[in-house]
Amino acid sequence: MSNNIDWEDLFGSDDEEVEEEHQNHKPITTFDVIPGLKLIKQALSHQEQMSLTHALIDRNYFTGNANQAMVFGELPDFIKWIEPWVAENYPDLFGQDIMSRQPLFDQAILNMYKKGEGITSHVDLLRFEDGILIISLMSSCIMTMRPARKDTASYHAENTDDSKKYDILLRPGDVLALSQEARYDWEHGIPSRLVDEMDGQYIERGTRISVTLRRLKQGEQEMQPTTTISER
Ligand SMILES: O=C(O)CCC(=O)C(=O)O
Repeated sequence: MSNNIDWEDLFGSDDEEVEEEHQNHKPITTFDVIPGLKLIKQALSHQEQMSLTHALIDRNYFTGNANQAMVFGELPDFIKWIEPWVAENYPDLFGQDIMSRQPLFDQAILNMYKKGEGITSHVDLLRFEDGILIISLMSSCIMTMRPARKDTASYHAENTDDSKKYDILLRPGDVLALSQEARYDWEHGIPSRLVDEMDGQYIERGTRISVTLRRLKQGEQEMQPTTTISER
């Protein structure tokens, strides 16, 4: 009788486990209007979100009025794992020119937003390469994309042109990738407000932390690996 039991069917085979490990990845959402913008909803597990958040808090990046830290050079271990994680789970997230560079990222911005706070609409500085990754933690928010202004000086002023704006809802654990047009031709910003509205749903903001990963262009390398903590 025991010969009739299909043990592999009941408990799976070793091969299936490996297969499941590789099936951890989530679908990638793309946006026709903004080529190069890719969203992976709930890409990070609860455990991954918690350990990243705890590591940031433990390292006192956000004490006093500080709400932004910049890390240049070799990234600390608690961030470094993201690079092989992207390569393994999302090998086509960026073009091969970006995916094949070593390291994929050598700069991190850690931002903490108190409830209701945002960030001015901007295009990331050209001293950074193409291929930017943003990880959202702790709270949802809407990120608004707007066609980039011609006058770069105006990035310091809020972009109020709503005619072609595109809202993306970022939830905790979501990963947003920006490359090509999304990186160069569109600004991204987070409006300051307590509640976001998406498709008729109202979503209250809480404290949010984000981890943005980028790669400095050759020749722009900082002399020494540095970490700076400041007010945004
Ligand atoms: O917090 C975010 O999601 C975006 C951060 C950002 O755009 C920046 O620091 O330049």
